[in-house]
Amino acid sequence: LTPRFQSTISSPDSYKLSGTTYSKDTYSNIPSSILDKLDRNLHLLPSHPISILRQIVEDHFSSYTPLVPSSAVVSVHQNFDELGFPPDHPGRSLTDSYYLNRDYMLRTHTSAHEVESYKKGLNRWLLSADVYRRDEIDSSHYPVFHQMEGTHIWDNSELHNLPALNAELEKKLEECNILIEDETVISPSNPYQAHHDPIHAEQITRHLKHSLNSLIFRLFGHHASQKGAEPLKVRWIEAYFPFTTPSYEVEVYWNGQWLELLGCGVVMQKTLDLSDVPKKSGWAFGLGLERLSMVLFSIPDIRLFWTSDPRFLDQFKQGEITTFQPYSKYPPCYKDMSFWLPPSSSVIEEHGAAAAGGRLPVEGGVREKAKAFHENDYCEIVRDVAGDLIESVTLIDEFTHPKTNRKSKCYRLNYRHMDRNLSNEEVNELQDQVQRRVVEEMGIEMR
Ligand code: FA5
Ligand code: MG
Repeated sequence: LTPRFQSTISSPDSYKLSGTTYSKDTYSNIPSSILDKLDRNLHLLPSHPISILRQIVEDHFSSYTPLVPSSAVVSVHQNFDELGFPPDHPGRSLTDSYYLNRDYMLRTHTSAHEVESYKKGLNRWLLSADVYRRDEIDSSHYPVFHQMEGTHIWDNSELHNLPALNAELEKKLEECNILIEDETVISPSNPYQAHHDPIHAEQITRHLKHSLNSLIFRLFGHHASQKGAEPLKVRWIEAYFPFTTPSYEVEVYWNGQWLELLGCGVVMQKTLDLSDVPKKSGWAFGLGLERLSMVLFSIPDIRLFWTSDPRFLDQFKQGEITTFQPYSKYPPCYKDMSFWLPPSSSVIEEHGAAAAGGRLPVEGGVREKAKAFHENDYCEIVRDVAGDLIESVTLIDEFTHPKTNRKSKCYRLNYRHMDRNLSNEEVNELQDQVQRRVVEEMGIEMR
């Protein structure tokens, strides 16, 4: 059903991807379950929901050049350094990102292509791609997802005269029952750039907000004006990215909680200088296509995007936003796993990569420091064994032995097949495999 190019090979000492060989080193941490996803290109399958949204966004920003990068492999320099990520940024950690080796990685965001795209001399472009992050397991997180980057820059001489904004937009949003809340202000924590004329910076910011609100109108207008529908609440909040300021995130209230759809901001001048367009300024955004699809098509579980079940795929048509009709869900089967953490972990907490637990790939010392327990490592072994059969992994109990000070944790692993019943034997077999591997690879001890 999906085009596959068997171009990815992992051997003990190298990865071979689309003909290029990357030799492994102490950074290499990409399991085969992730390599298998590299050529799926869900965003390019015409009637897949991810691709339907990409096409609608491209249609909305019709004067922007659509770009599709050829490979998910980027240099660490492109993904982080060029964009001003400090050397100790948690995103660089081996627990958070997938590395081929010390120099190359799977991009964690489409912003990794900003500099090369600005270098093409384009003032307006959109870029869609698959991105990779090590993460927790639940219905809205998956280690592979899709982003769309959009940007608009102007020659500084044009900034006094940005295109007029459509003043009708606010009224139209209101009529469709879309409430946009924006209490963000320019402040020392989210300032304009020092060398920008504040009048220009304000105009760029207004243009950014207007452009994205108008996209929201395009995407949600119909949905929110349906009879009896609750008003759709959208909010702008202050954010921080090393490559934009001011920076914002846009969230939508969905299923009883705020769901983050995108990050955006006024492009850091350093990025544009590096892209050989020092006399230009403008804005950029990065949108999560899965998050948006889940809201617009009412898709309840992020794993569904990866299914080949025609009961899912046949429901969608190019150009149309329709409500997903869930087909019968097969019963879940959960198993708990309790274990003692390795002694060294008693002092190092697993959350927050900036803390000692977040391992930065430091020269020569990666594996040695790898003893601290990190939930993402645990989840990845679970995914590697169970693939899409794992629905969620939840910490249900923690305990510190009063005498030995040793820590134990209990996780509930919830298994469910999307397309059929799972037998108890099958699940036990998976659970056993997970157990064996976490004991071997993480130095933990079953209780
Ligand atoms: C970024 O990735 C920035 N590159 C966005 C950006 C671009 C900012 C340009 C400024 C200028 P963030 O990590 O917040 O930011 O991710 C952006 C969006 O991707 C999120 O709002 C969300 O919609 C989506 N996203 C992030 N993590 C996941 C995940 N694990 N699963 C599904 N979607 C995700
Ligand atoms: Mg974010």
